[in-house]
Amino acid sequence: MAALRNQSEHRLEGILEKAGLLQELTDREAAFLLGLQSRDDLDKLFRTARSLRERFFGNKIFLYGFIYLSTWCRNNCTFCYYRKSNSKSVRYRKTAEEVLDAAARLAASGVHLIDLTLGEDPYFHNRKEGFQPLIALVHQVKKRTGLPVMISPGVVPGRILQDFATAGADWYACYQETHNERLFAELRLEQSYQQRLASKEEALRCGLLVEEGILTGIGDTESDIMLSLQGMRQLQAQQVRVMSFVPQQGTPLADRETPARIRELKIIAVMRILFPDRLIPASLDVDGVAGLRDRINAGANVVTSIIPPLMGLAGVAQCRRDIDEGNRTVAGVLPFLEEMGLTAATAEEYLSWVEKEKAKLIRLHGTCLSGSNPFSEISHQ
Ligand code: SAM
Ligand code: MD0
Ligand code: SF4
Repeated sequence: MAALRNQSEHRLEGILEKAGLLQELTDREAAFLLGLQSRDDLDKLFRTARSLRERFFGNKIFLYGFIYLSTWCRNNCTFCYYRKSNSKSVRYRKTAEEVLDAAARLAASGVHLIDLTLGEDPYFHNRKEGFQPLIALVHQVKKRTGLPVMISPGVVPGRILQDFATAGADWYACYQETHNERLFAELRLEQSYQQRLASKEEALRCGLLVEEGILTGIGDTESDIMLSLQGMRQLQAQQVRVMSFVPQQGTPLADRETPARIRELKIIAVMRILFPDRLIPASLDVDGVAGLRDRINAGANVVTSIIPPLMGLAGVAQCRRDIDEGNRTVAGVLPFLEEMGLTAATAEEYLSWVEKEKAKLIRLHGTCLSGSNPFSEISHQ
């Protein structure tokens, strides 16, 4: 027993040393890390993840404001509170003025980016020229706040991605959830795996930075997670995330259990080790502020899902938690960062990261932004 333990400790040390030297790990080595169990081993894993984060980002953490602007959706994802068939979910579609107001508040509070997220609302998705108001909104939010903008509208046609980019969007977020196509079909009912993936590849070609993500504790095995990590590497997403499944009232998976959080934390740490210079969120949307410390300690470097209170805005996995109490705010998050010896980056530091990554994309793909740009007065494109 002791000899086996010794052998495995030796192996762990070898792998972590390799990670520290920025050498690429094999799949078997990454899988070994995902399989760690003992407190001691996990502490070593998280320590390595934190030291890699520090190498690339110092003690700076980025903060993302979140605006769920429409909770209407034409899809029926089994895990989602906002699936079409859920008569229990809260539905709203915010006006442009309401969104701009929320974005301005978030910007004033010190976030570095505004994430505009929505269900696949038929109002935008199923009407001719339906995306035009959303495209215009991206431009207005950017103009009002001066901050980078992320758009999370679900799967949209390539020319719409191009329009978002032209309007000033910096990021396209669209999570595959799993890279096991069979599991995908069970989760994202009647949606195309290939189309969802292709939309992200297209976004990169349009010069948009891309966020890829997985959902864990939803029937995914360790080899599914490995498949997703490979998929993330292949896609070359600039931001990669994992969220633990949170069961939602009124959905087919309402009675499923939520996974032990160590699963998500290990995936965050392994992502940091495999993609040391990429952005990795600690989402407030899973366990609220109470879950922030562990996720940051596992190697995350972006706090996401900061929501202005009392504006009737919802979260995704936690539709209400901590929002109106004012805890999912910059002021609510800063004391946790400080306690961990970390600090919020400046808006300029974040912008410069974004600009550098966008410049890399343009070198790689050129740009598909073509024709006259109706939004050309935007300063930082
Ligand atoms: N409707 C768009 C889409 O699906 O791409 C945008 C919303 S998307 C940002 C919502 C994401 O939140 C999902 O992709 C999923 O990763 C996560 N999510 C949704 N329901 C969840 C749940 N019950 N537990 C954990 N994460 C969840
Ligand atoms: C979050 N609730 O950051 C948000 C959401 C969409 N781009 C992000 C899942 O956790
Ligand atoms: Fe709609 Fe997105 Fe929820 Fe799926 S995850 S039901 S696409 S809001």
